[in-house]
Amino acid sequence: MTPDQIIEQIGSIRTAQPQNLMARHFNAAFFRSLDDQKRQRLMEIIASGMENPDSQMGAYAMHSEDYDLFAPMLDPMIRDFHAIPATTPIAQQHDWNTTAQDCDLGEIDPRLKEVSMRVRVARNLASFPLPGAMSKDQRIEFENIASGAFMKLINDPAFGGQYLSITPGSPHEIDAAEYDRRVSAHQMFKDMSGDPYLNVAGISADWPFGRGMYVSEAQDFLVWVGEEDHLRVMTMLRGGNLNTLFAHLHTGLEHLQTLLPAFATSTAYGNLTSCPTNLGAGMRASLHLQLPNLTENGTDLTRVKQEAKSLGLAVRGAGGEHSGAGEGGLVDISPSARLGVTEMEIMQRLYDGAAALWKLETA
Ligand code: DAR
Repeated sequence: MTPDQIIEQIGSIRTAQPQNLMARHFNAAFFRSLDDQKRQRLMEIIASGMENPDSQMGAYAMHSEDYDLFAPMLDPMIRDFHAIPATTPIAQQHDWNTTAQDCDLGEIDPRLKEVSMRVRVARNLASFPLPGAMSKDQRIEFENIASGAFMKLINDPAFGGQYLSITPGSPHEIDAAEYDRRVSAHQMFKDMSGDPYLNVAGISADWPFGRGMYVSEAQDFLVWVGEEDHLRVMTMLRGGNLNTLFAHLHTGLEHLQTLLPAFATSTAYGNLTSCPTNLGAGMRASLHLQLPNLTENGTDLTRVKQEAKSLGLAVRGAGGEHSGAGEGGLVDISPSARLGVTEMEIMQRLYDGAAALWKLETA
């Protein structure tokens, strides 16, 4: 396609799919100003949003430095998604002081003493391309570095566990039955080669090479290897105490970080990720709430999504992105903001939002 044809196609997407931030903020003058090599790189970044017009962000970074090299295109999209005005300087801050605020949902209502809680952070090594641009050999090389770190982490009493690889021929390789069992247990990530967004972005390429999961003995600390980002480090607990959840993740993450090469970060955007929606804290903190009244017994999420949005929360089904509500109106709620907020502000927003939704549900 010629530049004019590309610009015309994106204009059509902008008209037909106004939510597509790539199309909304496509900068034709910037695109024309690029030399052939840079223009090709930008095309790889926005390919997912062009071939999947129903995208929300519509772009995935291929290299950490893309956020600088293509800032005239990416920064407006990032500001739009994260609701940061064009005049506001972006300088991501971090705060893991998990004892500053008491965020125990069980203290609000005994029925919230056993909710399913999960918090994860995305991390990428600065020394590799982001997943969309990795070669098969780089995916395997990265997995070997990560598994080497896990072989040291297993000596930590609180985080000891095992690394489970799905790379054919890996010394940690598990069989299909074990993989399926771990996916069914909501621990291991699903086969990404079926995701049209990730396929076009190259993030699911070479499946299943370079993919796996570290899981602690207590099964409360997990690390995905080779999913949408190099690493997704997460803690999953049942309870209501978000302080405990966040503190456990932070301790494990800090230890893991000492065992790995440097993560990709920037002063402005904090942790650099494949998808611009995950920049900043790189964190998605969520919990599952049973909200039969607010979801018409799980048949209609319209009202709960409206109420949640006013609280700065996103709602999805209990089965993950693009899933419907579970039995009895079980939904996954999580703060939308990830850039320009600290880890503790995310914890507080999840706590305050969950409390407010619960009050509406039980009114
Ligand atoms: N399909 C992509 C997803 C955006 C947010 N979800 C992620 N990163 N898993 C889109 O641009 O809509």
